[in-house]
Formats: sequence, C-alpha cells, structure tokens
Amino acid sequence: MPTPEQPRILATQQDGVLLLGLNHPPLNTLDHALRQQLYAALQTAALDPSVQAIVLHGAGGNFSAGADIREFGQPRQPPWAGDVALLIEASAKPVVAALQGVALGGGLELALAAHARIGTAGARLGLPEVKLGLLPGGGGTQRLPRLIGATAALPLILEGRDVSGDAALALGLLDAVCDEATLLDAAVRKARALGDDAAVSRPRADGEAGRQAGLAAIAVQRERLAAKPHSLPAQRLLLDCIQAALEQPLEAGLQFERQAFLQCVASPEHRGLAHAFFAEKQAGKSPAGQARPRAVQQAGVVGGGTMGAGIAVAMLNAGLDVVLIERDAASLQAGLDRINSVYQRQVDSGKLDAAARAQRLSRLSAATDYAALSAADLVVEAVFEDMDVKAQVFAELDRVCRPGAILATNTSYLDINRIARGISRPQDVIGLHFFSPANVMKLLEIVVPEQVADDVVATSFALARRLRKVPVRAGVCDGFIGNRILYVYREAANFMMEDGASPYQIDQALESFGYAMGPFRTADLTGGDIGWATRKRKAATRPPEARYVRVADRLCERGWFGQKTGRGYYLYPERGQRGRQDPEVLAVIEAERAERGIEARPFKDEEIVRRYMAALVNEAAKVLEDGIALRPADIDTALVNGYGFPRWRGGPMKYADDVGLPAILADLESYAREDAGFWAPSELLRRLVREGSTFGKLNQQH
Ligand code: 3H9
Repeated sequence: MPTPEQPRILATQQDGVLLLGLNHPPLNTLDHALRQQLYAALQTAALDPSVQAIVLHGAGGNFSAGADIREFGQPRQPPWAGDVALLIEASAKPVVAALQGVALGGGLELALAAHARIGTAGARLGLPEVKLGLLPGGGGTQRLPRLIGATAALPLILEGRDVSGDAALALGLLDAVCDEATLLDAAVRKARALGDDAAVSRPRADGEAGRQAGLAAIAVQRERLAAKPHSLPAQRLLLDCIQAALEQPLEAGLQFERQAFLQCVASPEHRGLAHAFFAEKQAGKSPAGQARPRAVQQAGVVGGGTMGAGIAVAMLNAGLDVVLIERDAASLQAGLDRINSVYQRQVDSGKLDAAARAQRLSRLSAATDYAALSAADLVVEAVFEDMDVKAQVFAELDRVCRPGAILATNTSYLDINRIARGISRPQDVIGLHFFSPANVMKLLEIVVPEQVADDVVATSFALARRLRKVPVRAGVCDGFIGNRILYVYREAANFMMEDGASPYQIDQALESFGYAMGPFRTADLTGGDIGWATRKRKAATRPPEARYVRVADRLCERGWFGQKTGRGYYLYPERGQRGRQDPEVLAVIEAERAERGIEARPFKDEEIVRRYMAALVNEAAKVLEDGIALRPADIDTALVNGYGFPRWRGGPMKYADDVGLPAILADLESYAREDAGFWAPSELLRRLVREGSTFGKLNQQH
C-alpha cells in the first residue's frame, strides 16, 4: 500500500475542473492501490457539487503503461481496471483523458472509457497485451472497435502495435493533438466544452458496411491463425472478443471479454511471455554498477560487408553519425551500395519515406583512410573473421582514434582478450556481437574482456538501448553465450540424424515444439558453408574420441550450401519457396550410416525434442557455471532474441524449470550411457537438483 506521502492519485482543481493525476512513477502502472484510489476519487467527484468536469492525466511524463504485470500471478483484487473504466464511462460529469508518454494496455483502456481524449504528437498509444499472451481486459476489445471501427482496431489489438499521437488523431482515437506544455490546459478546456452532453451514449464508428468489413477481416485472421503450427490462445480469443463487439451490446461484450481475459491469464503462454519480458529487463541492466556511459554521437564502422552495412544502418536509424571504412574504393562502394539497398527496400515496402531516408543517409560518410575515424566516439570492427586481419585493424584504430574512443569488435568467436592485449588501450576494447541482419535482429551480445573499463561496458548497454537492441552481457569464450550453446544442440540434432531420424522429421518435431524453423531448415537459410567453416576451425581442438557426424560436410563438398545454391538439406527448385525433401540427401545419410555400421532406429518426435533440449539446457548450465552468462534470464533472453527459441515458452531455462530439472538430469544421465563425454551433466545442474532449486531461483539472486 502507498504511504500517505506517496498517494497514487494527485488531485487538484482548476475552476470547477478536477484534475486527477496517476502517480506511480515511472510508468504509472495500474497496481491495486492506484485502482482503488482512482475509483474512490471518481466516486467522490461524482458527489462533489464543486466539480463540473474531470481531467485524467499521468504525473511524471507518462500517462500509464497499463496493468501491473506482476500482479497477474497473484489473487485478483477489485476494483479491476475494467471496473474503473465503467465508472469513468458512466460519469455524469465529462471525463477527458490527457495522454502523453505511454498510454498502453489498461492505461489506454481507461482513456477509451473517457468522453474525449487529447494527446501529444509523440505519445505512444496501444494495446500491447497480446505480446504478453493476454488480451485487453479492461474493455479495450469492446471500446476501441466502437470508437475507430473494427477494421482499424483489429490489427492494433492483434499485433499489439502502438501508434503515435499524430497517427491516433488520424484514426479517430484522439480528438485533438497538442504539445506537452499546453496539454493540461487543452484538456481542461475540452472538459468544460463537453458540458452536460458528455454522458450521451456514443454511436459506433462503423455502420452496417463497416460491421460486415470487420467480420470479414476477422474471418481472414482466423484462417491465418489456423494455418500456423502454433498460435496463442490470446490471438484466437481476441478475435472472438472483437466479433462480440460487433454483434453484442456493450455490457455483454464486456462480460465476454472478462472471461476471455481470465483464460489468457491462466495460460502457460502468458507465463512464458511475461517471463521473457522480465528476463529482458533484467538482462538489459548494465552490470557495470554506477559507471556513467561515455557520450557517443559519432560512430565508425570498419568493413562494409553484410554485417558492417547492417550495423551502419542500425546506427544511422538511431540518429548517430556514421563513418564507413573499407580497404579500397571498390569495397567501399560495395558497402555503400549495401546500405543503400537496405534503405531502398524499406522505401519500396512503404516502411520508410524518402525524406527520412535522405535524412539518415545525410549522416553517413565513407573513407578508405582510417584517419577519418580520428573524431569517432566508438568504432565497431566488422571485418573478416581472422585474428591476424582483426589485429591489423585494431593496430590502425589504436593509431588514429582519439583517447577515450571505444574500440569494439563484432567477432562471433575470436578471443577478445587477445585482441585487447594487442593494443595500447585494452581498457577501451569490448565485443559488440550483432546478429545478421544487424539492423533487424534484436540481440546484441556485449562481450566483456578482462581489462575492459566499467564505463565502456555502461556505454555499450546505453548504446544497445539507443539502437533498440536487446543486450546481454557475455564473457569471452569460443562462441560466447549463444553460438557456444548452439554448437552443442546442433550436434545433438546431427547425432539423431545419423542414428535414424531424418532431418525432415527433426525439423518438423522442433517446429511443432514452437521454433519457426527447425535446425536443418535454418542451416539451409544461413548457408551450409558457415557451419562448415566453424567445424573446420574446431577440428583441431576436437578430442579424437568425440563423435563427429560428417553428413553436413558431405553436402558441402557437393556444393549444396542451402537456399543460396538451390539445395542443401532441402531442394529449392524456385527461389523464395519453402524447401522440398530431397531423396539424395537421405541417400547421403544412409551411406554415412553404412560406412560407420550404424543401423537406423526409429525416433518419436517427443524423444527428438527431449534430446535437443537436454543438450541445450546442459550446455547453458555449463555456460553459467563458467561465468560466461551472469544468470539464467540472460540465456533465455539470448536464445529467444537471437536463436529462434519460442518466446511463448519464456526461454530454455524457463522451459527446463517447467519440465523439472530432475527430469532433464535423468535424461542426460540416461543418454550419457551412450556417450559419456557429450552428455556429461553439468555440475551446476546436479547441484540445483540436489538442492531442490531451479534456474528461476538463481535469477532471483541477481
Ligand atoms: C494490461 O494492461 C492488461 C489490461 O488490459 C487489463 C487489466 C484488467 N507492469 O521497460 P522499462 C517495469 S497488461 C509491471 O525499462 P522503458 C519494468 O519491468 C500490460 N512492471 O522502461 C521495469 O522495471 P525494473 C500492458 C512494468 O521506458 C520498469 O518498469 N502494458 C510494466 O524502456 C521500467 O520499464 C504493457 O505490456 C508493467 N506493465 O519502456 C507495457 N511496464 O526497473 C509493458 C514496465 O524493475 N511495458 N514495467 O526492471 C513496456 O512495454 C515498457 O516498459 C514501456 C517503457 C514501453 C512502457
């Protein structure tokens, strides 16, 4: 409960207009205390003859980020956000919502119940509940379609997308837009102007034609969801709710929505998505304590290949000035062409307008001389993955960059400690491991070498936020967090393939588990040559007794690198099409088995998933044990955002807790009877099982 010094509602009066400020910083989430106090304030206002109208606003720059997600795991306490919304809607005195900062979820639902809405142009309005496996439970599925029409409301609710104040005005979601300084005055004027007309019931935005269009749009979405291997219960239920909004009176629709919301709150998908949300928040906090980030405005990118170009675009999009460096004029032009073509595709698809592209490109410059980096605050090296090449680049950077500039490498596996030790300022060297395409993929592994300064780590986390990336701190080892774990569970898939499961069955089993693509389909997409290079690199350090499956090498030797060569594990007769099974690949696998004397055995899909997950979780536990990842939530965040792990399962560590760590350990122990080296259970996993603990409890220790 709030102390008397920290009321959740700040009430002031301005000439008969009562201003009620939501006051639960920083985001004014609608926790129980806030709902209770707001409900009471509205009841009092109804009876107070000095109050003629009410303005609802948010203190501290935000209206509200919606319900307090942490409360969903606890017993529900009235009043609900929906009850408060009903009171607002039924108020005989006009209520105007003044929106700035975020107005999301339950926050926007309160505003939807008001008699008018005024917002700032930059406000972010939306119903993002679906991203948490929920649906708007405070009347949003009923009031938004009534206000702006079902066809416009449907994508906003189904995708959980937010819109700016300007866009909301165009949709009819806001009645007016103004700047922050005048927001409250404008809302007060509006509340007075509404006078006694406020309580008059509002007509639906849709006529009969709109209603039919809405029903048709719902039918299309139902078909789309039915065709997906996995959709959230919330996605199906919210369509039912919007349909109810078109077919039933408000009161019945609200009842329907409340039941659907309760179903979503109880779903494992909600628990998984809420876990992923909080895991990201935890992972995103800089481990460098109070260290203050260095200022970054000018960035350099060395190397204009696919990765470097993507990094440059990400930085330009975030408002940074970028200098691109390449070794010669032709390579530089190729790099610039790549950047231009990324933007061209965005303009062609309508995601970006030509003026915004021009603005971003105006901050890009290019050079073949490293001296152009002399004023850079941060440089990211994205050249060929070779220690000697990288060492040369860092020697150049050491020579030309100003003192205090941050020197980052985008290597995926090289020893960053060695790179740092090779120059005169190891404290400024850090790993920024982007994922391809770097302007799209969310994950950013921030790899911290031994000598790095705290403020360099803090700057990297601040930069990630600016680039809208999801950062995870990683220690230095071959593959850091994600690629190190990936290598092991891919091996488990290879073993199963050699032992009798086809790559197609393995993909299908893991796609049913929730991956958008199974491991072999993914290998075809990324290019078989990439994995081939990794395997060649690791060959020297692979223990001679370790099992090694040669199928992938056999395909690469034939030039079958996947989609880009028209065949890999699958056949791709036409570009962009989903691959077809290839009998010749099955013959290659059969030949390998014959050579090794392996008799194929049948696999059930369930066993495929269990082995894959046991390998993944076991290596993840070793990554924790070695201090490469700080906490299980960081691994969940990395695997969900960079490796396609189904988000609605929360992440592999959450999955392991859900299945039960003793069950995972028992699987490992039984598989270890076949191959004691590969399946050796991690010490951490054994300890957690002994202590009856979980990865979730480990998270709480941080
Ligand atoms: C809902 O409304 C259901 C209703 O329909 C029905 C009701 C019946 N709850 O992200 P940040 C925490 S469902 C609890 O770093 P930003 C966050 O964990 C809700 N906590 O700030 C962090 O805590 P900590 C629908 C929340 O400026 C701190 O606040 N709403 C919530 O980068 C700062 O967060 C949503 O889904 C919450 N709702 O981004 C919005 N929101 O410091 C979810 C945040 O301890 N929130 N926290 O780590 C967001 O998307 C972003 O937080 C937001 C601000 C964009 C708002």
